[in-house]
Amino acid sequence: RNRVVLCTVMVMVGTLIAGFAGALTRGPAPEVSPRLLTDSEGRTLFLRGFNTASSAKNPTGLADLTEEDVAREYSDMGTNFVRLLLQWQAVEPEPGEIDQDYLDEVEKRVGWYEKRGYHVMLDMHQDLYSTYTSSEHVAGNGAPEWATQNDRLPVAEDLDMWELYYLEPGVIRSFDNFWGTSDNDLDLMDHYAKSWGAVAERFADNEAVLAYDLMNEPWGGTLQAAEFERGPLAEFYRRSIAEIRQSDSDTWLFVEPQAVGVNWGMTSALPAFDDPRDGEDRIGFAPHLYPLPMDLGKSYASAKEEVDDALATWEDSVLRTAERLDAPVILGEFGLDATAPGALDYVDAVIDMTERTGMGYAYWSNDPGSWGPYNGDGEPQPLADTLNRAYPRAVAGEPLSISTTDIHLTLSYRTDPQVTAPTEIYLPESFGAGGGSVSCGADCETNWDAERRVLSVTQAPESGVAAVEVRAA
Ligand code: IDC
Repeated sequence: RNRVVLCTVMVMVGTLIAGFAGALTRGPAPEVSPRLLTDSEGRTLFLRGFNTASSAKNPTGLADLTEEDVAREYSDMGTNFVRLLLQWQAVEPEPGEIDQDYLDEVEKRVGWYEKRGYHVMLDMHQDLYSTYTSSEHVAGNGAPEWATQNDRLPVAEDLDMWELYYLEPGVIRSFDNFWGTSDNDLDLMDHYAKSWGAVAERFADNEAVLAYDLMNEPWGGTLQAAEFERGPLAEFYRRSIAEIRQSDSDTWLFVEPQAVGVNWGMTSALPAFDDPRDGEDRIGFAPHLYPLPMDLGKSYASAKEEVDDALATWEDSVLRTAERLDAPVILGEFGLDATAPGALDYVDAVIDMTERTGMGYAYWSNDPGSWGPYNGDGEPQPLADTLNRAYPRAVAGEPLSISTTDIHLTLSYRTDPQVTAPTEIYLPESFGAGGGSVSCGADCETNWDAERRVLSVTQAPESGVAAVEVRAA
Protein backbone atom coordinates (compact mmCIF):
# COMPACT_ATOMS: atom_id res chain seq x y z
CA ARG A 1 0.00 0.00 0.00
CA ASN A 2 2.86 2.35 0.75
CA ARG A 3 4.01 1.94 -2.80
CA VAL A 4 0.55 2.78 -4.14
CA VAL A 5 0.48 5.89 -1.98
CA LEU A 6 3.95 6.88 -3.09
CA CYS A 7 3.05 6.41 -6.77
CA THR A 8 -0.12 8.43 -6.35
CA VAL A 9 1.77 11.23 -4.67
CA MET A 10 4.39 11.18 -7.44
CA VAL A 11 1.71 11.36 -10.13
CA MET A 12 0.12 14.27 -8.28
CA VAL A 13 3.40 16.10 -7.88
CA GLY A 14 4.12 15.49 -11.57
CA THR A 15 0.78 17.00 -12.52
CA LEU A 16 1.51 19.88 -10.20
CA ILE A 17 4.84 20.63 -11.87
CA ALA A 18 3.17 20.41 -15.29
CA GLY A 19 0.58 22.86 -13.97
CA PHE A 20 3.28 25.30 -12.86
CA ALA A 21 5.03 25.07 -16.22
CA GLY A 22 1.68 25.80 -17.89
CA ALA A 23 1.18 28.83 -15.64
CA LEU A 24 4.48 30.31 -16.80
CA THR A 25 3.37 30.37 -20.40
CA ARG A 26 -0.05 31.90 -19.87
CA GLY A 27 0.60 35.56 -19.17
CA PRO A 28 -0.23 37.36 -15.94
CA ALA A 29 -3.10 36.32 -13.67
CA PRO A 30 -5.49 39.01 -12.39
CA GLU A 31 -4.37 40.68 -9.15
CA VAL A 32 -7.77 40.80 -7.54
CA SER A 33 -10.90 38.74 -7.73
CA PRO A 34 -12.78 39.60 -10.95
CA ARG A 35 -16.05 39.92 -9.03
CA LEU A 36 -16.88 40.73 -5.45
CA LEU A 37 -19.95 39.73 -3.47
CA THR A 38 -22.47 42.38 -2.54
CA ASP A 39 -25.24 42.43 0.07
CA SER A 40 -28.89 43.34 -0.49
CA GLU A 41 -27.96 47.03 -0.04
CA GLY A 42 -25.40 46.76 -2.84
CA ARG A 43 -22.39 47.02 -0.52
CA THR A 44 -19.25 45.02 -1.28
CA LEU A 45 -18.81 42.28 1.30
CA PHE A 46 -15.67 41.12 3.03
CA LEU A 47 -16.52 37.79 4.63
CA ARG A 48 -14.54 36.57 7.62
CA GLY A 49 -15.52 33.50 9.58
CA PHE A 50 -15.28 29.84 10.44
CA ASN A 51 -16.30 26.43 9.31
CA THR A 52 -18.93 25.30 11.82
CA ALA A 53 -18.03 22.62 12.40
CA SER A 54 -16.40 19.23 12.06
CA SER A 55 -18.69 18.13 14.89
CA ALA A 56 -21.56 18.15 12.34
CA LYS A 57 -20.07 15.02 10.74
CA ASN A 58 -22.42 12.67 12.50
CA PRO A 59 -25.70 11.16 11.27
CA THR A 60 -27.73 14.07 12.71
CA GLY A 61 -25.78 16.49 10.50
CA LEU A 62 -25.79 19.10 13.28
CA ALA A 63 -22.72 20.68 14.81
CA ASP A 64 -22.13 20.83 18.51
CA LEU A 65 -23.16 24.49 18.73
CA THR A 66 -25.25 26.74 20.96
CA GLU A 67 -26.46 30.29 20.49
CA GLU A 68 -24.02 31.31 23.25
CA ASP A 69 -21.17 29.92 21.15
CA VAL A 70 -22.18 32.19 18.29
CA ALA A 71 -22.43 35.20 20.60
CA ARG A 72 -19.01 34.41 22.03
CA GLU A 73 -17.43 34.00 18.61
CA TYR A 74 -18.65 37.45 17.65
CA SER A 75 -17.47 39.11 20.82
CA ASP A 76 -14.05 37.44 20.66
CA MET A 77 -13.36 37.77 16.94
CA GLY A 78 -15.95 39.99 15.23
CA THR A 79 -16.68 37.51 12.45
CA ASN A 80 -19.50 38.13 9.94
CA PHE A 81 -19.60 34.85 8.06
CA VAL A 82 -20.04 31.13 8.61
CA ARG A 83 -19.62 28.12 6.37
CA LEU A 84 -22.24 25.95 8.03
CA LEU A 85 -21.85 22.20 7.50
CA LEU A 86 -24.85 20.14 6.38
CA GLN A 87 -25.01 16.52 5.35
CA TRP A 88 -26.89 14.86 2.53
CA GLN A 89 -27.58 11.85 4.80
CA ALA A 90 -29.51 14.12 7.16
CA VAL A 91 -31.40 15.92 4.37
CA GLU A 92 -32.51 12.74 2.57
CA PRO A 93 -32.30 9.87 5.07
CA GLU A 94 -34.52 7.64 2.87
CA PRO A 95 -34.63 7.81 -0.93
CA GLY A 96 -36.87 10.69 -1.99
CA GLU A 97 -37.84 11.62 1.60
CA ILE A 98 -36.67 15.02 2.75
CA ASP A 99 -36.35 15.43 6.51
CA GLN A 100 -38.02 18.79 7.12
CA ASP A 101 -37.31 18.49 10.87
CA TYR A 102 -33.62 18.56 10.04
CA LEU A 103 -34.08 21.69 7.95
CA ASP A 104 -35.99 23.23 10.91
CA GLU A 105 -32.92 22.64 13.07
CA VAL A 106 -30.62 24.13 10.44
CA GLU A 107 -32.92 27.13 10.12
CA LYS A 108 -32.81 27.65 13.88
CA ARG A 109 -29.01 27.80 13.77
CA VAL A 110 -29.04 30.13 10.79
CA GLY A 111 -31.29 32.36 12.93
CA TRP A 112 -28.61 32.60 15.63
CA TYR A 113 -26.21 33.97 13.05
CA GLU A 114 -28.80 36.18 11.39
CA LYS A 115 -29.56 37.92 14.70
CA ARG A 116 -25.92 39.03 14.79
CA GLY A 117 -25.68 40.20 11.21
CA TYR A 118 -23.81 37.22 9.78
CA HIS A 119 -23.95 35.91 6.24
CA VAL A 120 -24.26 32.14 5.95
CA MET A 121 -22.98 29.72 3.32
CA LEU A 122 -24.58 26.29 3.62
CA ASP A 123 -21.98 23.63 2.80
CA MET A 124 -23.11 20.14 1.81
CA HIS A 125 -20.16 18.41 3.39
CA GLN A 126 -18.61 15.06 2.62
CA ASP A 127 -15.26 13.49 3.30
CA LEU A 128 -14.54 10.09 1.74
CA TYR A 129 -18.08 9.99 0.31
CA SER A 130 -19.86 8.51 3.32
CA THR A 131 -19.63 6.77 6.67
CA TYR A 132 -21.01 3.64 5.03
CA THR A 133 -18.30 2.75 2.53
CA SER A 134 -17.30 -0.02 4.94
CA SER A 135 -19.32 -2.04 7.41
CA GLU A 136 -16.96 -0.88 10.16
CA HIS A 137 -17.77 2.79 9.50
CA VAL A 138 -14.10 3.64 9.95
CA ALA A 139 -14.07 7.04 8.28
CA GLY A 140 -16.06 9.45 6.18
CA ASN A 141 -19.32 11.36 6.21
CA GLY A 142 -21.83 12.78 3.78
CA ALA A 143 -23.96 10.41 1.70
CA PRO A 144 -26.81 8.37 3.20
CA GLU A 145 -26.35 4.65 3.68
CA TRP A 146 -28.86 3.84 0.93
CA ALA A 147 -26.79 5.91 -1.52
CA THR A 148 -23.51 4.21 -0.67
CA GLN A 149 -22.69 1.29 -2.95
CA ASN A 150 -19.16 -0.04 -2.55
CA ASP A 151 -19.95 -3.23 -4.51
CA ARG A 152 -18.29 -5.15 -1.66
CA LEU A 153 -14.89 -3.72 -2.41
CA PRO A 154 -12.65 -3.42 0.65
CA VAL A 155 -11.76 -0.40 2.79
CA ALA A 156 -8.78 -0.62 5.16
CA GLU A 157 -9.31 0.03 8.84
CA ASP A 158 -5.97 1.25 10.05
CA LEU A 159 -4.67 4.12 7.91
CA ASP A 160 -2.62 6.85 9.58
CA MET A 161 -4.11 9.82 7.77
CA TRP A 162 -7.80 10.19 6.97
CA GLU A 163 -7.03 11.43 3.44
CA LEU A 164 -5.46 8.07 2.53
CA TYR A 165 -8.88 6.41 2.65
CA TYR A 166 -9.60 8.21 -0.63
CA LEU A 167 -7.42 5.56 -2.29
CA GLU A 168 -9.34 2.58 -0.87
CA PRO A 169 -11.22 0.50 -3.47
CA GLY A 170 -14.55 0.63 -1.61
CA VAL A 171 -14.36 4.42 -1.36
CA ILE A 172 -13.36 4.83 -4.99
CA ARG A 173 -16.22 2.57 -6.16
CA SER A 174 -18.74 4.44 -4.01
CA PHE A 175 -17.71 7.67 -5.77
CA ASP A 176 -17.79 6.02 -9.21
CA ASN A 177 -21.32 4.80 -8.50
CA PHE A 178 -22.30 8.34 -7.55
CA TRP A 179 -20.77 9.99 -10.60
CA GLY A 180 -22.24 7.34 -12.90
CA THR A 181 -18.81 6.32 -14.18
CA SER A 182 -19.17 2.69 -13.08
CA ASP A 183 -21.25 0.08 -14.91
CA ASN A 184 -24.09 0.64 -12.44
CA ASP A 185 -26.84 3.08 -13.27
CA LEU A 186 -28.12 4.33 -9.92
CA ASP A 187 -28.86 8.00 -10.59
CA LEU A 188 -27.67 9.00 -7.15
CA MET A 189 -26.56 12.34 -8.51
CA ASP A 190 -30.17 13.17 -9.26
CA HIS A 191 -31.14 12.48 -5.65
CA TYR A 192 -28.39 14.76 -4.40
CA ALA A 193 -29.44 17.55 -6.78
CA LYS A 194 -33.07 17.21 -5.67
CA SER A 195 -31.95 17.38 -2.04
CA TRP A 196 -30.39 20.73 -2.89
CA GLY A 197 -33.70 21.68 -4.47
CA ALA A 198 -35.42 20.99 -1.15
CA VAL A 199 -32.84 22.95 0.84
CA ALA A 200 -33.22 25.86 -1.58
CA GLU A 201 -37.00 25.81 -1.24
CA ARG A 202 -36.53 26.23 2.49
CA PHE A 203 -33.91 28.99 2.40
CA ALA A 204 -34.78 30.91 -0.78
CA ASP A 205 -36.29 33.81 1.17
CA ASN A 206 -33.89 33.65 4.11
CA GLU A 207 -31.94 36.92 4.08
CA ALA A 208 -29.03 35.53 6.07
CA VAL A 209 -28.30 32.68 3.67
CA LEU A 210 -26.05 34.22 1.05
CA ALA A 211 -24.68 31.12 -0.63
CA TYR A 212 -24.80 27.37 -1.13
CA ASP A 213 -21.54 25.42 -1.40
CA LEU A 214 -22.68 22.56 -3.61
CA MET A 215 -20.21 19.86 -2.56
CA ASN A 216 -17.28 19.81 -0.20
CA GLU A 217 -13.99 18.69 -1.77
CA PRO A 218 -15.18 16.66 -4.74
CA TRP A 219 -13.17 13.52 -5.51
CA GLY A 220 -13.48 11.77 -8.85
CA GLY A 221 -12.80 8.16 -7.83
CA THR A 222 -11.24 6.55 -10.91
CA LEU A 223 -11.60 9.77 -12.93
CA GLN A 224 -9.22 12.60 -12.05
CA ALA A 225 -8.36 16.21 -12.86
CA ALA A 226 -9.75 17.80 -16.05
CA GLU A 227 -11.57 14.65 -17.13
CA PHE A 228 -13.41 14.60 -13.84
CA GLU A 229 -14.00 18.35 -13.46
CA ARG A 230 -15.26 18.88 -17.01
CA GLY A 231 -17.17 15.59 -17.04
CA PRO A 232 -19.25 14.23 -14.15
CA LEU A 233 -18.47 17.07 -11.72
CA ALA A 234 -19.69 19.72 -14.18
CA GLU A 235 -22.76 17.60 -14.94
CA PHE A 236 -23.49 17.34 -11.22
CA TYR A 237 -23.20 21.12 -10.79
CA ARG A 238 -25.52 21.76 -13.76
CA ARG A 239 -28.17 19.46 -12.33
CA SER A 240 -27.90 20.97 -8.84
CA ILE A 241 -28.04 24.52 -10.22
CA ALA A 242 -31.17 23.63 -12.22
CA GLU A 243 -32.90 22.13 -9.16
CA ILE A 244 -32.03 25.06 -6.92
CA ARG A 245 -33.11 27.69 -9.41
CA GLN A 246 -36.61 26.21 -9.60
CA SER A 247 -37.40 27.87 -6.29
CA ASP A 248 -34.47 30.13 -5.47
CA SER A 249 -33.24 32.68 -7.97
CA ASP A 250 -31.06 34.86 -5.75
CA THR A 251 -28.81 32.79 -3.48
CA TRP A 252 -25.21 32.52 -4.75
CA LEU A 253 -24.13 29.06 -5.90
CA PHE A 254 -20.53 28.18 -5.10
CA VAL A 255 -18.73 25.45 -6.97
CA GLU A 256 -15.60 23.73 -5.68
CA PRO A 257 -12.81 22.29 -7.80
CA GLN A 258 -11.35 18.82 -7.39
CA ALA A 259 -9.67 19.15 -3.99
CA VAL A 260 -6.56 17.04 -4.45
CA GLY A 261 -3.90 19.11 -6.19
CA VAL A 262 -5.99 22.27 -6.40
CA ASN A 263 -5.78 22.63 -2.60
CA TRP A 264 -1.99 22.77 -3.14
CA GLY A 265 -2.01 25.26 -6.01
CA MET A 266 -2.77 23.31 -9.19
CA THR A 267 -5.08 25.11 -11.60
CA SER A 268 -8.62 23.78 -11.74
CA ALA A 269 -10.11 22.80 -15.11
CA LEU A 270 -13.73 23.51 -14.10
CA PRO A 271 -15.76 25.03 -16.93
CA ALA A 272 -17.90 28.15 -16.51
CA PHE A 273 -21.55 27.55 -15.61
CA ASP A 274 -24.68 29.25 -16.89
CA ASP A 275 -27.00 30.57 -14.25
CA PRO A 276 -30.66 30.33 -15.35
CA ARG A 277 -31.75 33.28 -13.15
CA ASP A 278 -32.80 36.67 -14.56
CA GLY A 279 -30.04 39.25 -14.23
CA GLU A 280 -26.35 38.74 -13.62
CA ASP A 281 -25.12 35.20 -12.93
CA ARG A 282 -24.58 34.33 -9.30
CA ILE A 283 -22.00 31.57 -9.52
CA GLY A 284 -19.05 31.70 -7.14
CA PHE A 285 -15.83 29.73 -6.73
CA ALA A 286 -14.95 28.24 -3.32
CA PRO A 287 -11.55 26.50 -3.38
CA HIS A 288 -9.61 25.31 -0.32
CA LEU A 289 -6.01 26.01 0.60
CA TYR A 290 -3.74 23.40 2.20
CA PRO A 291 -0.13 23.84 0.98
CA LEU A 292 1.59 20.54 0.17
CA PRO A 293 4.63 21.03 2.47
CA MET A 294 2.24 21.38 5.39
CA ASP A 295 0.16 18.38 4.28
CA LEU A 296 3.45 16.48 4.43
CA GLY A 297 3.90 17.55 8.05
CA LYS A 298 6.19 20.58 7.83
CA SER A 299 5.58 23.66 9.95
CA TYR A 300 5.48 27.18 8.59
CA ALA A 301 8.53 28.04 10.69
CA SER A 302 10.56 25.22 9.13
CA ALA A 303 9.36 25.62 5.52
CA LYS A 304 8.38 29.28 5.17
CA GLU A 305 9.89 29.78 1.73
CA GLU A 306 8.32 26.65 0.28
CA VAL A 307 4.94 27.46 1.78
CA ASP A 308 5.09 31.09 0.60
CA ASP A 309 5.81 29.80 -2.91
CA ALA A 310 2.83 27.48 -2.63
CA LEU A 311 0.64 30.39 -1.47
CA ALA A 312 1.70 32.52 -4.43
CA THR A 313 1.03 29.67 -6.85
CA TRP A 314 -2.34 28.97 -5.27
CA GLU A 315 -3.35 32.64 -5.48
CA ASP A 316 -2.33 32.79 -9.13
CA SER A 317 -4.24 29.62 -10.01
CA VAL A 318 -7.38 30.58 -8.13
CA LEU A 319 -7.58 34.07 -9.61
CA ARG A 320 -7.18 32.64 -13.11
CA THR A 321 -10.03 30.21 -12.51
CA ALA A 322 -12.17 32.95 -10.95
CA GLU A 323 -11.59 35.05 -14.05
CA ARG A 324 -12.55 32.17 -16.32
CA LEU A 325 -15.71 31.49 -14.30
CA ASP A 326 -16.36 35.23 -13.81
CA ALA A 327 -16.87 34.35 -10.16
CA PRO A 328 -16.26 35.91 -6.75
CA VAL A 329 -14.04 33.78 -4.51
CA ILE A 330 -14.60 32.45 -1.02
CA LEU A 331 -11.68 30.55 0.45
CA GLY A 332 -13.91 27.86 1.93
CA GLU A 333 -11.21 26.25 4.09
CA PHE A 334 -7.74 26.96 5.33
CA GLY A 335 -6.44 25.94 8.70
CA LEU A 336 -3.76 24.12 10.62
CA ASP A 337 -2.60 23.11 14.06
CA ALA A 338 -2.41 26.66 15.36
CA THR A 339 -0.02 25.65 18.14
CA ALA A 340 2.68 24.54 15.62
CA PRO A 341 5.75 26.77 15.11
CA GLY A 342 4.96 29.74 12.90
CA ALA A 343 1.28 28.80 12.54
CA LEU A 344 -0.03 32.25 13.48
CA ASP A 345 2.28 33.92 10.94
CA TYR A 346 0.84 31.61 8.32
CA VAL A 347 -2.70 32.60 9.30
CA ASP A 348 -1.72 36.28 9.01
CA ALA A 349 -0.17 35.67 5.59
CA VAL A 350 -3.32 33.97 4.30
CA ILE A 351 -5.59 36.72 5.67
CA ASP A 352 -3.34 39.37 4.07
CA MET A 353 -3.78 37.57 0.77
CA THR A 354 -7.58 37.44 1.09
CA GLU A 355 -7.62 41.15 1.98
CA ARG A 356 -5.47 42.06 -1.02
CA THR A 357 -7.46 39.97 -3.51
CA GLY A 358 -10.98 40.52 -2.16
CA MET A 359 -11.65 36.90 -1.19
CA GLY A 360 -13.90 35.89 1.66
CA TYR A 361 -12.64 33.17 3.98
CA ALA A 362 -13.78 30.51 6.43
CA TYR A 363 -11.09 29.16 8.75
CA TRP A 364 -11.09 25.39 9.37
CA SER A 365 -12.49 25.18 11.98
CA ASN A 366 -13.99 26.39 15.24
CA ASP A 367 -14.10 22.93 16.81
CA PRO A 368 -12.37 23.12 20.20
CA GLY A 369 -8.80 21.81 20.01
CA SER A 370 -5.35 22.65 18.69
CA TRP A 371 -6.63 23.82 15.26
CA GLY A 372 -9.33 26.05 16.73
CA PRO A 373 -9.60 29.40 18.52
CA TYR A 374 -10.59 27.60 21.75
CA ASN A 375 -8.84 24.62 23.32
CA GLY A 376 -10.50 21.43 24.51
CA ASP A 377 -11.50 23.17 27.76
CA GLY A 378 -13.10 26.00 25.82
CA GLU A 379 -10.42 28.56 26.68
CA PRO A 380 -9.33 31.05 24.02
CA GLN A 381 -6.02 30.29 22.28
CA PRO A 382 -3.60 32.79 20.70
CA LEU A 383 -5.28 32.01 17.36
CA ALA A 384 -8.38 33.86 18.58
CA ASP A 385 -6.30 37.06 18.82
CA THR A 386 -4.73 36.51 15.42
CA LEU A 387 -8.14 36.13 13.80
CA ASN A 388 -9.54 39.15 15.66
CA ARG A 389 -8.45 41.68 13.01
CA ALA A 390 -9.83 44.98 11.82
CA TYR A 391 -11.65 44.70 8.48
CA PRO A 392 -14.28 46.49 6.44
CA ARG A 393 -17.35 44.26 6.71
CA ALA A 394 -19.29 46.05 4.00
CA VAL A 395 -18.13 48.82 1.69
CA ALA A 396 -20.56 51.30 0.07
CA GLY A 397 -18.90 51.19 -3.33
CA GLU A 398 -15.96 49.67 -5.12
CA PRO A 399 -12.98 49.03 -2.80
CA LEU A 400 -9.70 50.40 -4.16
CA SER A 401 -7.25 49.69 -1.33
CA ILE A 402 -7.24 48.31 2.19
CA SER A 403 -4.50 48.07 4.75
CA THR A 404 -4.86 46.97 8.35
CA THR A 405 -2.72 46.45 11.44
CA ASP A 406 -3.63 46.09 15.13
CA ILE A 407 -3.74 49.86 15.51
CA HIS A 408 -4.27 51.33 12.08
CA LEU A 409 -6.67 50.90 9.18
CA THR A 410 -6.93 52.65 5.84
CA LEU A 411 -9.60 52.02 3.26
CA SER A 412 -10.32 53.78 0.02
CA TYR A 413 -13.26 53.14 -2.28
CA ARG A 414 -15.17 54.68 -5.13
CA THR A 415 -18.57 55.71 -3.83
CA ASP A 416 -21.63 54.41 -5.63
CA PRO A 417 -24.64 56.76 -5.87
CA GLN A 418 -26.94 53.69 -5.83
CA VAL A 419 -25.69 52.60 -2.42
CA THR A 420 -27.10 54.55 0.51
CA ALA A 421 -26.26 52.17 3.39
CA PRO A 422 -23.07 53.04 5.31
CA THR A 423 -19.66 51.45 5.02
CA GLU A 424 -19.12 49.27 8.10
CA ILE A 425 -15.73 48.60 9.64
CA TYR A 426 -15.06 46.15 12.46
CA LEU A 427 -12.37 47.30 14.89
CA PRO A 428 -10.96 45.00 17.61
CA GLU A 429 -10.26 46.06 21.21
CA SER A 430 -6.72 47.11 20.25
CA PHE A 431 -8.27 50.24 18.71
CA GLY A 432 -9.59 51.32 22.12
CA ALA A 433 -13.03 51.38 23.73
CA GLY A 434 -14.16 54.31 21.58
CA GLY A 435 -13.06 52.67 18.32
CA GLY A 436 -10.08 54.96 17.69
CA SER A 437 -9.85 58.28 15.90
CA VAL A 438 -11.35 58.48 12.45
CA SER A 439 -10.68 60.76 9.55
CA CYS A 440 -12.79 60.44 6.43
CA GLY A 441 -12.99 63.83 4.74
CA ALA A 442 -15.31 66.82 5.00
CA ASP A 443 -18.62 65.33 3.86
CA CYS A 444 -18.66 62.18 5.90
CA GLU A 445 -20.63 61.11 8.96
CA THR A 446 -19.55 58.42 11.36
CA ASN A 447 -21.16 56.37 14.09
CA TRP A 448 -19.52 53.99 16.58
CA ASP A 449 -21.50 50.98 17.81
CA ALA A 450 -19.52 50.11 20.93
CA GLU A 451 -21.31 46.84 21.56
CA ARG A 452 -20.71 45.40 18.09
CA ARG A 453 -17.44 47.31 17.71
CA VAL A 454 -18.59 48.50 14.30
CA LEU A 455 -17.77 51.90 12.85
CA SER A 456 -20.28 53.15 10.27
CA VAL A 457 -19.17 55.71 7.73
CA THR A 458 -21.53 57.53 5.40
CA GLN A 459 -20.04 59.56 2.56
CA ALA A 460 -21.87 62.03 0.38
CA PRO A 461 -22.79 59.89 -2.66
CA GLU A 462 -21.14 62.24 -5.14
CA SER A 463 -17.84 62.33 -3.28
CA GLY A 464 -16.07 60.07 -5.81
CA VAL A 465 -13.15 58.39 -4.11
CA ALA A 466 -13.57 58.11 -0.34
CA ALA A 467 -10.59 57.65 1.98
CA VAL A 468 -11.10 56.44 5.54
CA GLU A 469 -8.33 56.23 8.12
CA VAL A 470 -8.66 54.93 11.67
CA ARG A 471 -5.95 55.08 14.32
CA ALA A 472 -6.08 53.35 17.69
CA ALA A 473 -6.92 55.77 20.49
C1 IDC B 1 -11.11 16.83 9.04
C2 IDC B 1 -11.33 16.88 10.55
C3 IDC B 1 -10.93 15.54 11.15
C4 IDC B 1 -11.70 14.41 10.47
C5 IDC B 1 -11.50 14.49 8.97
C6 IDC B 1 -12.33 13.46 8.21
O1 IDC B 1 -10.57 17.94 11.10
O2 IDC B 1 -11.20 15.54 12.53
O3 IDC B 1 -11.23 13.16 10.93
O4 IDC B 1 -11.87 15.77 8.50
O5 IDC B 1 -13.72 13.75 8.31
C7 IDC B 1 -10.43 18.99 4.58
C8 IDC B 1 -11.86 18.61 4.73
C9 IDC B 1 -12.29 18.69 6.20
C10 IDC B 1 -11.16 18.19 7.11
C11 IDC B 1 -10.06 19.24 7.00
C12 IDC B 1 -8.90 19.03 7.99
O6 IDC B 1 -12.75 19.32 3.89
O7 IDC B 1 -13.47 17.94 6.36
O8 IDC B 1 -11.57 18.03 8.44
N1 IDC B 1 -9.58 19.22 5.61
O9 IDC B 1 -8.22 17.82 7.75
N2 IDC B 1 -9.74 19.10 3.45
C13 IDC B 1 -8.45 19.36 3.74
C14 IDC B 1 -8.32 19.46 5.12
